[in-house]
Amino acid sequence: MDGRITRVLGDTQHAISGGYTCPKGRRGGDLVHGADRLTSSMRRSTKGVHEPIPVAQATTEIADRLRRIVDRHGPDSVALFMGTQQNFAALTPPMARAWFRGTGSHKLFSTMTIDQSAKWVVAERMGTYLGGRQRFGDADVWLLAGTNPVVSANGGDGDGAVVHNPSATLRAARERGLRLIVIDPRRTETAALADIHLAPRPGTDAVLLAGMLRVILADGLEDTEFCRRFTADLSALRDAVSAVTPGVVQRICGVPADQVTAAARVFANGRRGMATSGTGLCMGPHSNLGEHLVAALNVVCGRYLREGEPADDRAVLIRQVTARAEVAPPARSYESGFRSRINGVRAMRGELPSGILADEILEPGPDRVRALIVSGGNPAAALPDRLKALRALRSLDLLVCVDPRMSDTARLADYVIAPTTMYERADHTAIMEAFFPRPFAQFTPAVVTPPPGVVDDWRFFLDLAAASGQAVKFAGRILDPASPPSAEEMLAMMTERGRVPFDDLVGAPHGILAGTGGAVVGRPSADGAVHRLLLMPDDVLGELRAALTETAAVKHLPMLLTVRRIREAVNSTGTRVPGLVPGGDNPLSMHPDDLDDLGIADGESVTVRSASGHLCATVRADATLARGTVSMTHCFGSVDPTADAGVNVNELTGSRDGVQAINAMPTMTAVRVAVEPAGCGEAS
Ligand SMILES: Nc1nc2c(c(=O)[nH]1)N[C@H]1C(S)=C(S)[C@@H](COP(=O)(O)OP(=O)(O)OC[C@H]3O[C@@H](n4cnc5c(=O)[nH]c(N)nc54)[C@H](O)[C@@H]3O)O[C@H]1N2
Ligand SMILES: Nc1nc2c(c(=O)[nH]1)N[C@H]1C(S)=C(S)[C@@H](COP(=O)(O)OP(=O)(O)OC[C@H]3O[C@@H](n4cnc5c(=O)[nH]c(N)nc54)[C@H](O)[C@@H]3O)O[C@H]1N2
Ligand SMILES: [Mo]
Repeated sequence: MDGRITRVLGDTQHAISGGYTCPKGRRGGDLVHGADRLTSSMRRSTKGVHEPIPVAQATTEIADRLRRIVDRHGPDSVALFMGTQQNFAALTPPMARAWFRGTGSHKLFSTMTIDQSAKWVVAERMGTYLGGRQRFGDADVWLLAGTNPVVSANGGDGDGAVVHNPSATLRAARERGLRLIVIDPRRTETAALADIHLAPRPGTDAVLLAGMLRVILADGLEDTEFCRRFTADLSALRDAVSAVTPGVVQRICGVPADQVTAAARVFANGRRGMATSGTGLCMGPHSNLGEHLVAALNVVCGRYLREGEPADDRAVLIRQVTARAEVAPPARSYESGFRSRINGVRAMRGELPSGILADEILEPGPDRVRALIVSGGNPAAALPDRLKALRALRSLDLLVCVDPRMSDTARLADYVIAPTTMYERADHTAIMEAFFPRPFAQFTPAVVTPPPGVVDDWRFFLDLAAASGQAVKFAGRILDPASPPSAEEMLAMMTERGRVPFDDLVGAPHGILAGTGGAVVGRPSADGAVHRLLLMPDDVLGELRAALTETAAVKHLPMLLTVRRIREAVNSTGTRVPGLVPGGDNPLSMHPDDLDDLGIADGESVTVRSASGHLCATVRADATLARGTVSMTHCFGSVDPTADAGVNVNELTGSRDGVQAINAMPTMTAVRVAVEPAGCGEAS
């Protein structure tokens, strides 16, 4: 019908989804055709109003303005922020990065350093086992900490088997005998499916995990052979956790001592299976330590693939790396990364932490960020300490936002580039394949014609590079901007080192299941060095001591605010689709007894305060929360005071609270708050 999407249906012949769809996917048509869809790029006039502009003209003007900024202030005055939705088009990340490399700047930011950089820190301090991890498919035990895959389809570390049709997958696994342990202060949809649910006081996971390690080591349940071959300092870990008895865990975390012991034994006695973690850990206080101890649980229990076992070979379109039963040693590469003038924070894996982005823009200095390009992200809504983030974004000399709708960030931008959306562009699964449960790949052609004024994300970055006189290297070759390849040609180039020919991929509309076959190989004899994982380096030990001695309660901020995702939206995507999010206003969830204590009724307005700010919300009674814990989801709200868009939780988070060493990650879950009757402006 006139080239519009009328319905989105699952594909019952699809090897991975089997026809499963989620609410966001079923409403995908609204994201393409919704009333707020941008069909042209926009430029903000001197009066502050956004007006349509042809994308070619916008690109030339942006290149000119970037050149003037760089001429005066140097390349480090330019920054790129890569958001979540950049990762849902295979060509966007490599091309955005290719443009960025050409600028010569070091100021690269992404949401990786909002949600998971603790996992990078772990690898840098502990090292990485290169043989691959045990898989969900044949596991008999699994531990999920601070992740609610039934809603988020995440599951921590993206193990594909946990995340596809998560509820059915978890139920089926339990039917075949898998024992599921969930660590979450809320009785989540996932915790409701668990054999064991531990509900620690938010922010105390590190102590709980240390306590579980103590039980495992005291009972002699560790994998002695794996530890002997691949770890350097098991005794240092044993010493470090020796004082963390189940009683200590009970006192600090509020988890009954016998539950700690039982959970540790169930995990360690399982034959196969991992502990994985999500934002409840990665965004909390002690996030680097907590993630380190999750990894230590897996190492101590030897939850990795050994020489001769079938390898985890999910790389289909991208190049396969041989799985080796050996260790990449801790490298602490951040120690030599680009040094920011903000607290001397260093780049890790080529990125600066998003926790310092606002300061990079606001704090005076010769290399202050003055121009920011945002690709598929919404930092105005997503960054901690929202008021400061908004101040920073408003103070830029140039803000460019590539986004199909007028997000908060777009509203503040000098230029908004309107891109094609998912059904309007050809794509394949190269950057998603690690998340599939089996080796799988798929190509999808564009199925609807895009509005004439929009441009593929990758094409904007290629054209911007060209207009800036920068050469662009893609898949090993320099592209000619005068006659750039088509999207299909670029997608084909990306798969040249994969194991499925691109033509075969195009010829298989339901996708291709690639075979398995390879096995984990042993140590190459040529390499004399034998590296080992480091379980308890000194700085981690210091963090553990700090977590054990922390004073918990702050009297005037008695509640703890925790992260939460909702089924209907992915961050800000979906929050504005009419009728999709019930209520649409982002309520504060709170235990009914806590509401009673405060004399507040379900649905009333309240004021929520933290050390950093306050907001007004309506409350929703929710008995799945532990008492004393409240939760809200993120990326709601609007800088437009007339918009009816709910409230943004980052009014309450601070960029200076509980900031972690190394990755500058502030506390975004287990944030201390007070809830007061009566919303803002009402008499109490
Ligand atoms: N529907 C939907 N799916 C999404 C997203 C979305 O917005 N909506 N966002 C996507 C993104 S960007 C990400 S990063 C992933 C995140 O995926 P997940 O990490 O699974 O995110 P959540 O569903 O918020 O689950 C976090 C859980 O941590 C718990 N928690 C909070 N504080 C603590 C704590 O101190 N300790 C412990 N143990 N648990 C705690 C919360 O109660 C919550 O159940 O989801 C992705 N998927
Ligand atoms: N307090 C608090 N804050 C949080 C969180 C929390 O739990 N609590 N979660 C954090 C997490 S885990 C994350 S990942 C961040 C999210 O941070 P971001 O990734 O910055 O936020 P999103 O809302 O996902 O931004 C995606 C944007 O991409 C746009 N978009 C959609 N499709 C396309 C496309 O095809 N091309 C382009 N160019 N754009 C597209 C959407 O309209 C949207 O504006 O928020 C973080 N902030
Ligand atoms: Mo995220």
